[in-house]
Amino acid sequence: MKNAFNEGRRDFIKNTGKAGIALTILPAFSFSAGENKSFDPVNFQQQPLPYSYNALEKAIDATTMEIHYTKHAATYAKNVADALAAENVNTQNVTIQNLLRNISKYSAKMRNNAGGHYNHELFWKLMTPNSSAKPGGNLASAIDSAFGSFDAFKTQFGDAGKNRFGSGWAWLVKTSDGKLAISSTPNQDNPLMDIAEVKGFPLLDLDVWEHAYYLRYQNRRPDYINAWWNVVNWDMVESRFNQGM
Ligand code: MN3
Repeated sequence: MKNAFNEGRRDFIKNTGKAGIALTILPAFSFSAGENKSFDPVNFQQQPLPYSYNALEKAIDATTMEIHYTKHAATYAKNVADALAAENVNTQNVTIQNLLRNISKYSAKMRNNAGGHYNHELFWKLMTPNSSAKPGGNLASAIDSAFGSFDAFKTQFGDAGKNRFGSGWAWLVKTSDGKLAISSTPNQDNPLMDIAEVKGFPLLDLDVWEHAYYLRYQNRRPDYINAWWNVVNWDMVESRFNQGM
């Protein structure tokens, strides 16, 4: 029988291998009994960036990548650990995905930092220096049928990022009926959360906080979004579409 976790792991190794980085730490896929074994490599720990800081220069400069990963994202990871301890959450019993699905039961600190940690871990994995520029396979057909065409999808997703007032994220989501939807969330909220307007499994996320682009693009968020399309890891988006729920 095909095992989604090993598939995911293989894809992860293959994709990181393409970036020419030797990884010493592999993501741990551990799930406790009774939990939804959904395909998603994000856990509670910050994992190594799957490429070097300057690998995505065609969209994001090395200084921004370094500060974003080592300062902003690292702080969310640290704060989520603090919140887990303060709120007596045993991470042997709950995955970050299931915690997010019940986020209304936790503190604002948990919401902001578990969201921030998850969103960034996903964001790094969904970019690659070796982007195929457009989706293939099942995902390409699903995008065409949901949005009309890949270009129409890009416009709609880009608008979700451009029109997000203040800080937040744009998302491509697989909803519980298996359909695709575009949404945006404020701050560090995400579509897994029970408080999200559009709920579902996140396939693709784009950070539109100013810290993600200000050094190179200043006020020009649309230019950042346009350049970001050149580094999207469509293989990863497709794996998530085919295996995630
Ligand atoms: Mn960020």
